[in-house]
Amino acid sequence: MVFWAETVDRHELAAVQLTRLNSQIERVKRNLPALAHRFLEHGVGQKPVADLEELSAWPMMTKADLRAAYPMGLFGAARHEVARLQGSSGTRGKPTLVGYSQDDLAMWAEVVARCLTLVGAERGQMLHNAYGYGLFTGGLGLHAGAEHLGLTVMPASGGVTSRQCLLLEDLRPDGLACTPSYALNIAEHLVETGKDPRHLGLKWAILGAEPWTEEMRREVERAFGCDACDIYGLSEVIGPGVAAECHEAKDGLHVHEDHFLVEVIDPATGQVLEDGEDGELIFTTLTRQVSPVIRYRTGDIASLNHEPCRCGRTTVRMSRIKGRVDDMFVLRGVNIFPSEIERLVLAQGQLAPVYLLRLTKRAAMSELTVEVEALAGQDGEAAARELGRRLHDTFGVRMAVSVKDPGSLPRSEGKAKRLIDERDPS
Ligand code: DLL
Repeated sequence: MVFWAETVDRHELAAVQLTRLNSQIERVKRNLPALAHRFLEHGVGQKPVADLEELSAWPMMTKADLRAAYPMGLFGAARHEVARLQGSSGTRGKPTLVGYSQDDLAMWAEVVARCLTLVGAERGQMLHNAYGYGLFTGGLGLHAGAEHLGLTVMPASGGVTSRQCLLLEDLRPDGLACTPSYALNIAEHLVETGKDPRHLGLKWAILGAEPWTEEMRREVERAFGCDACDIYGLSEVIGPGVAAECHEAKDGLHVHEDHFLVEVIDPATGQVLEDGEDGELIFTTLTRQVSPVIRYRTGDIASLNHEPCRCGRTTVRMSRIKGRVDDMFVLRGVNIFPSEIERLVLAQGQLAPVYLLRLTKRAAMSELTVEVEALAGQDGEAAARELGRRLHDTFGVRMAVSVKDPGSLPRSEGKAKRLIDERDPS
């Protein structure tokens, strides 16, 4: 099942996007006067948008706007029209809340169903859903999408890994949904208890909600013997379902452009970037009713590719997320994302696919220690020396590598925390 919008001629798609964009703007003007006022202050929004490119002159929205509007100040619908609340998984302070009308929930289920189809799911199959259920959009989002597609859903939620493994072994689902770090945690638990994760017979895994790398994909695919594809999303735009990789090419995530308009900008200047250039993803919701966003700054770094895909879809593809703007750190003048270090750790066969980055400060200089674990029977110290050499070759700066006891680094049950910043903020 491929949806019309995924293979449509791009001019036709642009016409649909433009119509939807203008009705979204009208809805904002009717229901969110403060936001509409900001448009007018920027000299936009008086007349309908005539060309999608005009949007680049529009002001952008940020997480701070959503925080300031807590709890429901940016809801563009009457209270009784709000069927569901969800939130961001941020750990600092108050959550940011978003709302969904019945139509929004139907649209969300449809885009998640399309993501499941992209990764190879078929009606009648079974999904083990180990994304957390609750305010976080992962659990309920995948759940509704899977039901919409006609899958049987096991709502396992996150955590209690021994029970996850029991259910996986007894039910033999076709697909697994969770964060990539949790997928590896599940695989490790199975191995530790004498089981082979490949014997589960998983066909596909739909993994996201945190940055991960090709090396991590290889690790998951090798561990379970299945296809592992990336799914992206954020509550401010809808939740999971904004984009996903197709299992045919695994070469970028197809954005559901009939509902979400995407741009990439230079985060420093705000200038819109060309295909292939890394920058910050900006999304405009074209159809979301309760929590619309116009040019929302995600803080996520990726690039776009408008070339048609091998799978036959014509939708724009975004690259994997390289990291978040606020996850990047600077070591002796070099900008580094945790995922760039992950690639090197996972490429080293003697090390377990877990790591923690610890930033400290000595004599006003930032220092980074990469904490790793050696696999059983491997020479951890030799592996650490080799990793230190490769890190230096790649980034041109020295990083300490510290080998920890097997099983001592924290295992994730949801979004993995990779970076611990112990530098004194003063
Ligand atoms: O993480 C939604 C989601 C659930 C996506 C399940 C995929 C699967 P939030 O909690 O609002 O929503 O967090 C959104 O998570 O801005 C990214 O920084 C990060 N993120 C989400 N998907 C990916 C991904 C969900 N595939 C924030 N790769 C986003 C990298 C991701 N980062």
